[in-house]
Amino acid sequence: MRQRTLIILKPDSYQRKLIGTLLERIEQKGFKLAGMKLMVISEELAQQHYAIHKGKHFYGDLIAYITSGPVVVVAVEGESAIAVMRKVVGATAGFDAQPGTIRGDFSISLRYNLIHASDSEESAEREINIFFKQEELIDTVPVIHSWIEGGE
Ligand code: FUP
Repeated sequence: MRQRTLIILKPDSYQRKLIGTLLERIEQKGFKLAGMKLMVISEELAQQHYAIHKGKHFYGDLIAYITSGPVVVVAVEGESAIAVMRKVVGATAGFDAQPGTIRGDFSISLRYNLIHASDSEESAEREINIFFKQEELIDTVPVIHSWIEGGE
């Protein structure tokens, strides 16, 4: 099923100059970029995005980190995008994530784990709506996608 998921290339990705490398991985897997923004996330948007973690011991540090500098927010589209991007991203902590995943290859930290990816259809819809207006998302699909996503 064709889906959209919300990806955030977090402040450590920007500071470490990994934005291009990480976008390349997403594109190489076969996904379409449906929306993209370079921005600094406000306290208010961060609280909306991470509402589910409010009250947890790491919440304050998580909000401070995600608002600490520029990020690239991307709406990623393609076959089973939510589950597939979770696999591409890897386990939450860089020190647990399998080599071959983004976190497994580039991170050794729990907090500084470079990238966020929505964890369900419900989260994906909610998170995309936090960061993008409908008219900021690209609906057309490049013709090459029949070669990338076609078949069984
Ligand atoms: P993930 O879905 O893999 O991004 O991870 P979670 O939604 O469970 O957690 C969100 C972010 O909080 C993680 F990316 C890292 C951070 N975190 C901590 O800093 N400490 C923890 O104990 C758990 C998560």
